[in-house]
Amino acid sequence: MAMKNKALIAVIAIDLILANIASCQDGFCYNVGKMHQHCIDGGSTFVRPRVGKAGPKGEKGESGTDAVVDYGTIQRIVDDAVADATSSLKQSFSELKSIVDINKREIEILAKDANKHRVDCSKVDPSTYKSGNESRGLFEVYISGQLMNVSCDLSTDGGGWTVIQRRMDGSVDFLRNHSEYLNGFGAVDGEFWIGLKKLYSILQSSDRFQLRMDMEDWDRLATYAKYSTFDIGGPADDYILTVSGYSGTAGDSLLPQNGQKFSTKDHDVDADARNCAALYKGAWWYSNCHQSNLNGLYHNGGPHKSFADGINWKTWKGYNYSLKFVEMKIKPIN
Ligand SMILES: [Ca+2]
Repeated sequence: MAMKNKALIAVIAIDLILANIASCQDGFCYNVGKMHQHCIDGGSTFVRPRVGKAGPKGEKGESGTDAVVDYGTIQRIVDDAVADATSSLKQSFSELKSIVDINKREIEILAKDANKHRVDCSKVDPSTYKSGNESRGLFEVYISGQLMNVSCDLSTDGGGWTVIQRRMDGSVDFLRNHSEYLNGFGAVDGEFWIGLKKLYSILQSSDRFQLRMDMEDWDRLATYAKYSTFDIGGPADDYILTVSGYSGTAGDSLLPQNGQKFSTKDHDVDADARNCAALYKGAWWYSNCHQSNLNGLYHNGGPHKSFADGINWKTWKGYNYSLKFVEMKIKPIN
């Protein structure tokens, strides 16, 4: 604080004292008044006049000893008081800041923990969608501790579905090799395969998952197949399929693939002497070979002459009709 400001504060303080003393007739008030005036005049010391009551003859009073008021001392006292107050305020502010910082860190930790539990679409906050809308779109969830955008269906059949595969316009090539089926490909807001590694990771997060396939033909007729249990093995087991408990309107074309490993054209682990993936232009839990081929070729228009190499669901449309739309989705059963 500048010297001038401190002097001003002292002057104001003295003004207040003067204003608050009802009777200002005695020596004290007189001296304070003189000090006040002296301060305003810019002096550094003030010689106190003789003390006594003013009489008809003016200021003459009883005799006393002259005293010297040392403004330097007053200044130091004021400085010390200001320094003490400032130090005390700084200390309080510092303590307050550390409390705020601790709370902030705790909130961040809590938020992070909450996010780590957001491992599939059944636990997303509908208002946190990244694109699309609150019932259908991309949401951020943690898979293997990594935050990533996942396609969620929050409206069909009670919502909470994590979409793991989608075919809708033939824009993405699904005839791919093993490493691509492991890691996933396509655009998560369009056609895509989530990847066996991610799928396996999501499936580890809960005791039991269900699977649902929503399908449409080229006349926009919709159907679905649902399985009350869906699981896959780990990499050492080539992501072997466990599925049961069919319900729906499309018929059961997945149960025949139960207990089969996941084959691609360059990774033949099917139950047939032939290479089913290469033969039927897809990647699936082929046995010898399939009754469903949802990663098969996208045949525009539906019917195709080639045998069983389209997006086929045998119990609904047979082996020579490729579906227009498919979505495979999973949800934990709690
Ligand atoms: Ca084979």
